[in-house]
Amino acid sequence: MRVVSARDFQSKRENDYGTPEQNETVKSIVNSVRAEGDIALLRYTEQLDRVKLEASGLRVTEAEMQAAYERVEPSFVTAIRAAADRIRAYHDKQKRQSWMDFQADGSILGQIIRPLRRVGVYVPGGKAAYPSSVLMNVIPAQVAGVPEIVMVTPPASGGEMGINPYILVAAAEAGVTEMYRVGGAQAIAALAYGTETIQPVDKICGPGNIYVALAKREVYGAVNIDSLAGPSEIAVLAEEGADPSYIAADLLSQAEHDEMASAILVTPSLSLAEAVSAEVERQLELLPRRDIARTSMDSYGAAVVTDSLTDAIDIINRLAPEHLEIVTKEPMAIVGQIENAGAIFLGPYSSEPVGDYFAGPNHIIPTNGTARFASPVDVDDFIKKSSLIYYSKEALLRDGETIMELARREGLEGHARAIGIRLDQERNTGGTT
Ligand code: HSO
Ligand code: ZN
Repeated sequence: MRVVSARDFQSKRENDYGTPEQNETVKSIVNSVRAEGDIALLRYTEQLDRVKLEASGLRVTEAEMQAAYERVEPSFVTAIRAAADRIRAYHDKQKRQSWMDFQADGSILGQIIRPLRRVGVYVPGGKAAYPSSVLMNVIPAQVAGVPEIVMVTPPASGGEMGINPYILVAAAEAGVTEMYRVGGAQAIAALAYGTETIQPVDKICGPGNIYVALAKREVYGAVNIDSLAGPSEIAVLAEEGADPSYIAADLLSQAEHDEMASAILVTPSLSLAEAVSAEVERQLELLPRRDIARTSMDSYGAAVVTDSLTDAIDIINRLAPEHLEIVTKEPMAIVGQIENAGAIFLGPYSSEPVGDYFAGPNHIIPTNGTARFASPVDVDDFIKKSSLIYYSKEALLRDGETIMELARREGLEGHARAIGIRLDQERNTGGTT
């Protein structure tokens, strides 16, 4: 891992909006599924996933989900259950209540909170098929009260209909009862527009490859989508005295996700930077996914040495990392100065994977600097709000002229008259009820 001074540190990664060809491919897949429904869905599944299905085979059966339990270790079932409990308990705290404010003039103002009716969760196949991400998408939706949660995931390639049993067990444990074996841009189109077999949803969540991300962008507007999550990121803010082997291990924990992942140490201590850099080299060699982690470390990894802790905090705020670990003597004294970070881990025992799997907070967190304005997935992502206005006669008589003034200055006489007709009636007749 390169050791650089703050002045030489350049971090910006490009956002991946796909090549023109990829965009064209996605548009044509989405349009075909929208126009042709199941037929197009099955055709793309055969062409792209190399799995030949009938429409009746799209739905993953309850029996298949149950059979998956035979193919996973009992210790995995125990672990995923414990994680689900912790994640549910954390998200339970985020629930919002509808509210009404009863005013002295007899009016009522408020907000009604309702869950989305139907949500689609995309779960990738292949090397990024994470059972933990099933929980992180499904549980907040359940806590919000979403009555219909539908999962899609691609069938294993090579002619098998099978789905990763760990994904199936995680889904069953989370309480998913509607699942389809379909992936890629075609799955996103099916969720957005519906087919004969798959009913359309109101929002699509979950990570995927570039085709999935582009398809989500394509259908946005017809449905809502979550953020377009990029590769994982970790920044560690540390001082002299921190354990270099812990920091190196935590940096590598995110570097191993993806060649495009980024792992950065920011510290005022040159000796710590050098020690962590050496540790990274040592631990890298021992990591099963060392090829991925090395590419990521070589491309986006760095140990940045600053003049002071204040400068280090400044760099962190500019990076706005997905995950930030603060490994200083008094992390609580620093946390108030962190303006931009998706998830903040404090102290030497809050290793980032604690948050990926188990502590309770969501692991779907804004990447690529978007923590400047965005937040981790939570229950709010699965609700909508309706404003509530009940105006009393007294309130309208009081505010009517003001409203008419505003309407007329916008040239909207019809608006003014809608108010005026009521004011006239009240003034002329002394009012009805
Ligand atoms: N660290 C990833 C989430 C994850 N880690 C899933 C392990 N499994 C999000 O950036
Ligand atoms: Zn992770």
